[in-house]
Amino acid sequence: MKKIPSSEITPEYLYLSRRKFIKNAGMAAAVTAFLAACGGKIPFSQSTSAPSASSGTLSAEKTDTPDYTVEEPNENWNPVDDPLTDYESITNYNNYYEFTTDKNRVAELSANFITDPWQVEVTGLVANPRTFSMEELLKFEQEESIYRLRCVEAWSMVIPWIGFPLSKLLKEVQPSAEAKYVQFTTAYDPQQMPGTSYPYPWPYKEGLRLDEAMHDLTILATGLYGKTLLPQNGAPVRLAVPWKYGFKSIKSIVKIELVTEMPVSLWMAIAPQEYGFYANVNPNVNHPRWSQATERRIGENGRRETLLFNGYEDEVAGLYAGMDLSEWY
Ligand SMILES: Nc1nc2c(c(=O)[nH]1)N[C@H]1C(S)=C(S)[C@@H](COP(=O)(O)O)O[C@H]1N2
Ligand SMILES: [Mo]
Repeated sequence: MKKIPSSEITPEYLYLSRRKFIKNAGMAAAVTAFLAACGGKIPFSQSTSAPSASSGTLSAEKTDTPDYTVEEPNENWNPVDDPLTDYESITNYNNYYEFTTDKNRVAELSANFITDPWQVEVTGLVANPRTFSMEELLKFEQEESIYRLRCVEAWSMVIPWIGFPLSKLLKEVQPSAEAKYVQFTTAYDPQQMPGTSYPYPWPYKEGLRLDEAMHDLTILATGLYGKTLLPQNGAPVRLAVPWKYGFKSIKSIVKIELVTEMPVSLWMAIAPQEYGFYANVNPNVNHPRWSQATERRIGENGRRETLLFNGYEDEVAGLYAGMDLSEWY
């Protein structure tokens, strides 16, 4: 949502000061105006001491993210402006089944996953098939996108990703007229990925309709909290599609293929009655085994209402005009 150009992407200690300032300023518009006024450069000495413009209570919630203040909601709170989930939770509570199904052990079991060198093959129905090295992917302007992540298991986080729109990559390869869908594939290496001994139809695959893939909100993420992505979060490059259940946001991508037919994702292959192709976050369409009406936000007590399209309805509802969302789950 909020985009910060790569020139503003900074080492973490500066980044945290900037985030704190943005929170205190209370609204993105003020930040944009402020950035314009100082020629895109943030004077960090000012940013840390900027007074709080809102009356919201600042609470030092227990977090291992240094020098980061989590703000409580006030009456002017925009639900899309939720406080960020702390770095420690984002990097230690993960779903990455290639390593383990135990969310608390993904970090440790993926710690030595080799992500350099890395390349992503972009192929299929395109005019210019091309293999991008990680260095080439990092030449796309990297910007910050603060997105909610809503797992189909009914927990959620708010993550400040660093990355770039997938549309920029796809424009370079020029999808042909027959291309209707995009299929993504994760790396597969049983030597490095102990979880792949479980007999699932590896490699992990996912897919998007081409218009979903071209949507501004759909990004390839290369970092979070101003830092390079760690293996547990899908290093070195993963998808982030914020209006869909988390399983669509495929990690450690090695291949992107433009195709005509709707791809079959790993989850569709395992349990098609439970996990559909679209997987749009929807409080009105329950999972066969549990309700999707509410969610547990990591770091908060109690539950929140789940929002249609995870709160991105204004941006994405048009993609599904005329579709029965309970049929196309
Ligand atoms: N390759 C791969 N990608 C994956 C998964 C996985 O098991 N393997 N899990 C998905 C699920 S269910 C979720 S909720 C998100 C979690 O991302 P995070 O651990 O970075 O929060 O990654 C998604 N991407
Ligand atoms: Mo998930």
